[in-house]
Amino acid sequence: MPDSSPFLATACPHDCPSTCALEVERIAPDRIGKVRGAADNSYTAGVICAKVSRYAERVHSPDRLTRPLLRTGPKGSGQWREIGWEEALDRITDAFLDAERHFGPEAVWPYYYAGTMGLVQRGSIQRMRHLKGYAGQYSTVCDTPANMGWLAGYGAIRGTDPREMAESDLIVNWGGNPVATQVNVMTHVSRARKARGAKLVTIDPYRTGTADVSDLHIMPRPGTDGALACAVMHALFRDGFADRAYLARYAAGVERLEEHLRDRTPEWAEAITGVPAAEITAFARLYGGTKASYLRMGYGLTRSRNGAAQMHAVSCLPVVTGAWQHRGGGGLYCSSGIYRIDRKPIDANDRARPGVRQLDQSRIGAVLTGSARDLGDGPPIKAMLVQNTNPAAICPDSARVRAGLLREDLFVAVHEQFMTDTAALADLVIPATTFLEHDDLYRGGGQSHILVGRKVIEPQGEARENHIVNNDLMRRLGADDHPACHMSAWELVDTVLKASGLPDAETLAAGRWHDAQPDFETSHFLTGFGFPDGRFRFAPDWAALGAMGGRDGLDELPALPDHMPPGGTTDDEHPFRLVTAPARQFLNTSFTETGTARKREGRPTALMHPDDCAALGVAEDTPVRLGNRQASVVVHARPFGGLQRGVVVVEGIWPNGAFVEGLGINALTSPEPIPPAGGAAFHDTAVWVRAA
Ligand SMILES: Nc1nc2c(c(=O)[nH]1)N[C@H]1C(S)=C(S)[C@@H](COP(=O)(O)OP(=O)(O)OC[C@H]3O[C@@H](n4cnc5c(=O)[nH]c(N)nc54)[C@H](O)[C@@H]3O)O[C@H]1N2
Ligand SMILES: Nc1nc2c(c(=O)[nH]1)N[C@H]1C(S)=C(S)[C@@H](COP(=O)(O)OP(=O)(O)OC[C@H]3O[C@@H](n4cnc5c(=O)[nH]c(N)nc54)[C@H](O)[C@@H]3O)O[C@H]1N2
Ligand code: SF4
Ligand SMILES: [Mo]
Repeated sequence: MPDSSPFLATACPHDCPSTCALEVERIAPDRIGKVRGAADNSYTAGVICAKVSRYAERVHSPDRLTRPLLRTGPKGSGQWREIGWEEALDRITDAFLDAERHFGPEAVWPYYYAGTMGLVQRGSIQRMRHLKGYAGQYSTVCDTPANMGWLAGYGAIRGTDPREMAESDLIVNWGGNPVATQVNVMTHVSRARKARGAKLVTIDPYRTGTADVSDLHIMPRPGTDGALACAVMHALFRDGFADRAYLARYAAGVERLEEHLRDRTPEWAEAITGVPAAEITAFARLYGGTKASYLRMGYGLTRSRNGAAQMHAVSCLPVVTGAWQHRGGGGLYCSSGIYRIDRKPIDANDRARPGVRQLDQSRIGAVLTGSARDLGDGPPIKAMLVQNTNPAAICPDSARVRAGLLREDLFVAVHEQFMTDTAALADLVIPATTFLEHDDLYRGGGQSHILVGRKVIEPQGEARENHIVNNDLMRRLGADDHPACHMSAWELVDTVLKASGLPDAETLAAGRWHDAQPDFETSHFLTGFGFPDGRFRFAPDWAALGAMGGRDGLDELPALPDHMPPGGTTDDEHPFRLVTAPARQFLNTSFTETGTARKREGRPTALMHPDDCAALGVAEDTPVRLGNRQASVVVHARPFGGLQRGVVVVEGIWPNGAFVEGLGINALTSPEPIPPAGGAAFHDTAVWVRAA
């Protein structure tokens, strides 16, 4: 772009696999205008989602936090007074030092997640953790079960270049809803449809926006994909679609698999999934008969107790047909394994203290309310800094999270852009910049670019970036003996790029992005799968997976792809299964602060089959109570034909305050870890439903 252009290049920081290359109009030193996708980025291709194209509404919202706020009333009362930054940082320092003095460093729990995916701003809190020896965070809330399920068979996280979709004849969107959650997938699907008449199949328990525009929508009961995948594989072997030469060369456990699948018939799966056997067979024929078939796997099917097992079962399909050998064939779950970015300069991982306790992010409710199972022999948590995440809304068992955060003897500082549910419960709230107000480095999760994001405008109000706030705290805490503690974010971007053997920051900024996609052979695993023998595993070594692998439920995982019962198994008292899928206009809880997104989403709504509605005597707009042993929540009903009976879908992680009784959807979801290595079963909750 010419220097005179009012549009500046950056990247979308949100937790979305697209990581779009953006161009942002700067209309004043502190104001943006339009936001658009870079047309010349081969993945973004000029397309971004509506919510980010409206970013001016978010960044310039009158509800942005602009000054540090100190609580003056009881916790959660909403009574604050403005204080200066020096006082705010001193107070956090005092609280941390006090906790350390009385209970040791493991009583301090820095807590963070992916509000920004920028490596520097996101990772700087890790540096503080490691330099101070504070309690560790075992991050499980998003991709742990998916990673485990994929790694179980593949041993490495990569896959077919998403741009190769243009050469596919069949795209199978299994457990994702890209129209809402990663719109760029649809760009590449459209190319294949236009150029080759490719077919799109969606496998999702309800008729999503993506299912709506698909050629075929298979609608299984949630949590039954393992059975569906087995029946498809049964038909592939039976009907001659298994590529035996490929299997002999590239896979282990083939005979065991075929033998095991013999009674996993489409009829067997129909009873479990609710999908007619004929439909399963027809899909198997379509899939088996198409060489260039692209399996695009989402996270949705992994947010169940059987999530890792389901991911593994489905991920076997392109191995059975040998689709990996063909251009446009194979598939992708995530590209995180292709990058060789050295993060040590940011997170000081090499300075982590051995043996420090790791606390499960998803179990923050249990941790903060003193669960012995979670705390082990260690001290209670006495002080926290929360950055880039909103656990009071997004973590399972949220009523318990709230109870924990409300503890009188716990000090909580929240660094935020908005007064989120979590910030509202804090002792101290400090204002954060958005990606438009700071520098950072990004990499795609569903594509292969490394991008720099330079600051576009000046910080709003007194907002400060994570990297600087954390460095200021480390200095005060007497732990700034690390090069990153004395660098600007931009200097750190440059340091990381150089340490990783990548183009330096200025070069990358000038070229705007670097494409890290490996060559065809590597991407397609034709050089072998990620195990010493190079072979795909139909029979995974579950116990070997994951940092904390093998803790919970290892014995429940199937030895070969199979139907493993989900956790939220319905019973007479809880006849419905709840799926809490993302909302199109929100990104997790981000954008719930903006008027347009809220208006378009309406309000928390339960999609239910019209026959279930009739049986319960509820109609459109009737308030209904969803409940289980953990909690109950009131939302409004909407009869909807696009799901099976017994399934309820509530989209979006709305703020607690958007619910009739002020208690959000995650009050119902379970904090029990998903085997083999943890994770939250957000789409796997057995509930009862009554007119409220
Ligand atoms: N019921 C249900 N619950 C879910 C899910 C679900 O599907 N259903 N999905 C789960 C998943 S996959 C995830 S990843 C989690 C995500 O949960 P979160 O990580 O909490 O979600 P986000 O909304 O992405 O980001 C949280 C906050 O980060 C802040 N933020 C953004 N950038 C910055 C920054 O630079 N500095 C600071 N200090 N703050 C910043 C934003 O203002 C936002 O409030 O939710 C999980 N919870
Ligand atoms: N607009 C928007 N975009 C987002 C987000 C958002 O909240 N809103 N969140 C971002 C984040 S953090 C992430 S991790 C990604 C997640 O994005 P996705 O990979 O799309 O995963 P999920 O959103 O969890 O669920 C996707 C679909 O899986 C379906 N599903 C639920 N259970 C099952 C099942 O048992 N089997 C099958 N086959 N499908 C099932 C759900 O109905 C849903 O339609 O999206 C990112 N993008
Ligand atoms: S599609 Fe995803 S990465 Fe692209 S602008 Fe929207 S939220 Fe950001
Ligand atoms: Mo996520």
